Amino acid sequence: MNKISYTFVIIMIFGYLGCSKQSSSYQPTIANPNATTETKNLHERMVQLMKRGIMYGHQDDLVYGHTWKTEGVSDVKQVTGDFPAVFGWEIGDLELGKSYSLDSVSFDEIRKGIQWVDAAGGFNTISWHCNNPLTGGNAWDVSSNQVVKSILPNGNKHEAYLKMLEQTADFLLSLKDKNGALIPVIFRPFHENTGSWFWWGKDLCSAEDYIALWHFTIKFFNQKGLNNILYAYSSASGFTTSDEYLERYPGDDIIDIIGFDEYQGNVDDKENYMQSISTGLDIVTTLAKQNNKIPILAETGFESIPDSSWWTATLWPAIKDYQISYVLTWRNAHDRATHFYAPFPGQGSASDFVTFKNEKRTLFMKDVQPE
Ligand code: BMA
Repeated sequence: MNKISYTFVIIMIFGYLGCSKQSSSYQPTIANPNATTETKNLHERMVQLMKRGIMYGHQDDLVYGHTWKTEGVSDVKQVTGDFPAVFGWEIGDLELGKSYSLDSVSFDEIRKGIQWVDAAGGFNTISWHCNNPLTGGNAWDVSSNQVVKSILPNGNKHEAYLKMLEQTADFLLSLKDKNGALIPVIFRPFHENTGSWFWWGKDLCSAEDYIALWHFTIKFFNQKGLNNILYAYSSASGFTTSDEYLERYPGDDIIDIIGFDEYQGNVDDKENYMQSISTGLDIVTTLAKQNNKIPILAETGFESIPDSSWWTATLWPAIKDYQISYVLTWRNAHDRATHFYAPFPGQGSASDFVTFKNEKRTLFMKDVQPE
């Protein structure tokens, strides 16, 4: 062997050792040491599926669509012949003791939907636009920068927040499968916190208080025996370094899944959108590998999908080279004609969405069936 090829072999060996070290040591773990068997299984399925591709998720997929509001239809199924693999659910207003969510879906229907998805081999993720416990306004009421402080221990709204948590925990404890076991769910509260449009946002509380809110909430749920939850943290987009992403990160000791939310605003925004996704996923997937977390694109979409090839020419190229568990597009409102993020039959991007679905590495419900 001459000197050049000898050097080449050495480089190859070290290169191989470097790669194999990284892939063999990346083993996402669950923060809660008391996680149930079902939760461990769900988590492991996510880890394994990540090696095969990226799951597609849709918010409120089963409970209403662009032109309907009955149970079990699904715009995604009507367009592609299959359901999403991940189903997002919204529980805002549950904490007030109401029986319908802020998006007018009954919590009984949500429970049934979660049970159906679990039995069908899909994944459930829950978001929470929690009402403002200090002002009595909704999640978007940012009139006070004292809300988080007021609901932490010793705050004057702490008791009120405890009542809200009680209501929420009762619902989460009612999510049982046919064997009576708690259904594992991905819970993603206090999202987009690096923006300032929710009462838990950046200009409305200190990083310390935001992190304390997470810890307090999870401790409360753990004490309730909610060992069926994987916790997802998703900031807003726009961060450009891992330090920036971690500024308000609640901590590896409680978080299982990390990601962010990013939307395309208009047709001219395509390049910026793709660039922002790529910057964000570079950071999030690197952190996930370092800290054994599962990375996701927690929320995304282009309202009304006015670009007929958006799925294969924008979204897919932006995410396809990343190892992430899932991407979730937002809801198809039944009562707001332009507020939809997945196609329905006849919508301009429907055929492109079928092409997206047929990509080898996009995973829908039939692709993620447990063995
Ligand atoms: C927002 C919009 C609202 C909705 C809220 C909670 O992004 O879709 O219409 O009430 O999410 O689901």
